[in-house]
Amino acid sequence: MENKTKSGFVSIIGRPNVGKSTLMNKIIGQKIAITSSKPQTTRTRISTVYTKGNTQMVFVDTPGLHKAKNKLGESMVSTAKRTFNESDVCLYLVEADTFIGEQDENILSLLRTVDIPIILVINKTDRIDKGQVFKVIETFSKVMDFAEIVPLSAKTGKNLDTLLEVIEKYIPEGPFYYDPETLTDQPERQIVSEIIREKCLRCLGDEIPHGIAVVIESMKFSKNIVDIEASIICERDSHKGMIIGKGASKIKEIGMKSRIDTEKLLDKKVNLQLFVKTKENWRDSDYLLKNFGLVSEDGDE
Ligand SMILES: Nc1nc2c(ncn2[C@@H]2O[C@H](COP(=O)(O)OP(=O)(O)OP(=O)(O)O)[C@@H](O)[C@H]2O)c(=O)[nH]1
Ligand SMILES: [Mg+2]
Repeated sequence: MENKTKSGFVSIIGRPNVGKSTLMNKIIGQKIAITSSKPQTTRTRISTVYTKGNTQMVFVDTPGLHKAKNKLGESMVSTAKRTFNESDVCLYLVEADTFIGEQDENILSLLRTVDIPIILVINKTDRIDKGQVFKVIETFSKVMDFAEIVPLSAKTGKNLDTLLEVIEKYIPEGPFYYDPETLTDQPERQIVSEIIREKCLRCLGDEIPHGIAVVIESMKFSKNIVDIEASIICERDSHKGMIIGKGASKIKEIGMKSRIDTEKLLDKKVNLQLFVKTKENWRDSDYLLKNFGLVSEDGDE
């Protein structure tokens, strides 16, 4: 009998902080996209490839849909919308909450404009009890006709297998897009810069993280060690002081935590040198956004 393959793109969309990147990492079993408790963590589209038997699903994590306040935000939102428009199946992620806020209302309007199967994924069910899960399902099924509804916890992995089974039903027949061994389209350099940004997000107070970009200046592989030089770009000199910290304590902490994760990623010893630079209003500079790799090559819509 002929063994037909199935393959498709599965976009993951939702408002910021609902757990899109956490879910994608859990599916793939490796940390590819960075995560944090601060909204607007993901800035670009990140693909990971899940191949099992005859089926290949390319999961595409996107920046959270929000009201953009600068050019970076605009690019993030248009990246998410474009990804969603180009996918075969869409996972619409929401928090396990019975209240539908303005951001989700806007996303629902967007979802109604397309003709692809939309799977409602109710995340963070570890925070509520079973009875409440039914109430959340009821709330959302009243506002839209979803192809499927799957409650789960991206953190614990509960019900993840059900989600994968459900998605598979909607994956069209076709040849694999990637070699079955492929895990992600993200270059190592990109993942390293994101690791450093994640440590900034996690180590710094609320006022700074959104204004941070990380640029890898050089990455030299030798037999036993990888030498990496990276710059943390912030928007104000006062932020620079906070990133460095008293007696350079903050930058040391960011550097140490980044090094540990980078060594795991590259499976080699790493010597990481961090610099901090100020570039005012970089989030509104077309030139700098391009320079930092934050506007997609195929341009904005
Ligand atoms: N309790 C609980 N927390 C979760 C779950 N999934 C994600 N989180 C937490 O929610 C926060 C946001 O997770 P992310 O994966 O960064 O969210 P995101 O949707 O990718 O956010 P943006 O990239 O900003 O759009 C983090 O603190 C996660 O640890 C879950 O299933 N349960
Ligand atoms: Mg994210």
